[in-house]
Amino acid sequence: MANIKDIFIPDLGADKDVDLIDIMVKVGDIVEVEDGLITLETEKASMDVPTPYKGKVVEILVKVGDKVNSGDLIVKVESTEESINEVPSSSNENEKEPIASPKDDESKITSPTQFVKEQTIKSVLEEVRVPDLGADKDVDLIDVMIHVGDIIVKDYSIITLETEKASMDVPAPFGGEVIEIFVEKGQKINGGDLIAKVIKTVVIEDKVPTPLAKIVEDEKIVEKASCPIPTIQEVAARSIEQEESNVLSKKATKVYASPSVRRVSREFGVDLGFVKGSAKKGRITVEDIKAYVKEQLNKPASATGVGFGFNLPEIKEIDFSQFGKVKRVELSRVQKVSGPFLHKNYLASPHVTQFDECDITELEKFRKEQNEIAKDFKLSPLVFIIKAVEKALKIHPKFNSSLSADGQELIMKEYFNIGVAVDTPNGLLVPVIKDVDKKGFKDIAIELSELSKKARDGKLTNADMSGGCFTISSLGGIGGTYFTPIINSPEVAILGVSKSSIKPIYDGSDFKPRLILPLSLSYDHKVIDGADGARFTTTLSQILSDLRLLSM
Ligand code: CAO
Repeated sequence: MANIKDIFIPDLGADKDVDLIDIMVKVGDIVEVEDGLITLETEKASMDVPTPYKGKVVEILVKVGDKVNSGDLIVKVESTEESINEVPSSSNENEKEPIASPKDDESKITSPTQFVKEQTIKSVLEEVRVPDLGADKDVDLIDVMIHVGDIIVKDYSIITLETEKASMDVPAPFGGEVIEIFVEKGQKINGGDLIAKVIKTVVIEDKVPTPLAKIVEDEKIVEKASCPIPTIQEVAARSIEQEESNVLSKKATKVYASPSVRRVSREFGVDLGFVKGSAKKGRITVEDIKAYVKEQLNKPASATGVGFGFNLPEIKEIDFSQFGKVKRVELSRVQKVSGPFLHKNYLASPHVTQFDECDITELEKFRKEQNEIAKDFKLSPLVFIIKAVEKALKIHPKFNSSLSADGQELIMKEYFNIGVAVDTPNGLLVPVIKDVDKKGFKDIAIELSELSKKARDGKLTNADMSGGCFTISSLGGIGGTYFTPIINSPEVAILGVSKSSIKPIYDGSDFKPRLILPLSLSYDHKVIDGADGARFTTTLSQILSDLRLLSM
């Protein structure tokens, strides 16, 4: 007979008010035992909370964004059968048992399922070792996702390995509490190496008691038979073989992915609902995400214009060491994420770059005077350029637009948010100064300095980097004359600014020394014509030569 089962947040150890970042089910869904229900994220890790019951989800008592704690009721499931974790008992079904603590049991209890009513849980110390790595030896261990004291569940990614061909997460073969870790990030590792010791949770389900050793033994056999951990070669091969059929046409309702995979998906901006998992139970791997991103980049021409109906040839691996000594340096996280986006933007928009120059002699005089007076801020030429761009966008509104997804309309923006490319030790980031039209030189100077600091300290939030209408990339503090900046799609234009220098300018009778600023405006030729491009830089140049035009 169907009965309603309550499912609670497992023991989160010392973590309190933990963020609930995802709900993988909705009311009416049919779930299998161990299907993920929700995802929690602490500062250290994120974890899925699985259901111990098979049945229908009848009520969800939490929402994304909630702060949750151990023992909170999250979901009610109408169970059609008993959980693998439940011991049938004569006690009252409706009575919620107190939360088990390690002290309550004869041995330490550590499992997300320990709040299931009326269960008996035992634990044993187990070793977790590196799986078979095939022919790969001395593989790089690039991430260790567990800490001593962490409670992990089966299939939770514990480490990430990387060979020259692929990277893979090693999932926990069982759940439990990590009590000792024998590896560290950066070391070389081989198949069979000891990763950690974990107190494994064993749930006893029989009415007739079964010896603990036998249960452990049985579980080992089942795991070996049904869940061979794939070798790196297999994972790589699977991802290379990803076909069109692997992309879901409809957003999936359930997603199985480890915390590290979720992290990578967030970095790439990939909705996991669209990625088909290649691992056991459809679990999504980092390789699946990479394959999905690759596939999207190579898709035939669409409204966004990416692909043009042909795929770019694969980049062949070249052994450069045959020509001389080499050293391999990993790209930063920001570079890994921004590289594919820059590439996509470059291909999606037919770029034309209009070069121009403007006389900023008077602007520079005014800037220096103001900086003499200013106490708590500093005006760089960029502050004036931001305001001049805002004015030029008002005069040439097409530059403040985006192409609609079907490529049939221009979405004209009536707000003025200007992105500024910031050079950081980890790569290029583009924070956005919002509502520039409502701010003066001083406000912009302060905000520019705060946002650049935040960028360099790695503290920018998504909100800081979203909503831009137009981007400025200033290399004026460094040098160079002109360059061709890449449009920050879905924007339609970007302004490159180079270092100003004194040049002899003929005023009709004489050559006068004037401070000249080089401008490079890249625009999307799908939206903007060459004449518009030249008009925009001319307007910009006029404003920067005579700041009084800002108020006209
Ligand atoms: N010509 C001459 N000097 C300039 C100048 C220009 N166009 N722009 C700035 N300068 C001067 C400044 O006045 C300052 O000198 P002082 O200290 O003597 O006044 C110095 O150069 C350094 O300026 P800054 O870089 O600290 O400040 P900024 O407001 O001009 O720029 C920021 C801020 C964050 C945009 C900049 O620091 C930065 O990161 N630039 C790199 C952006 C980048 O990498 N773009 C490439 C993208 S590839 O598409």
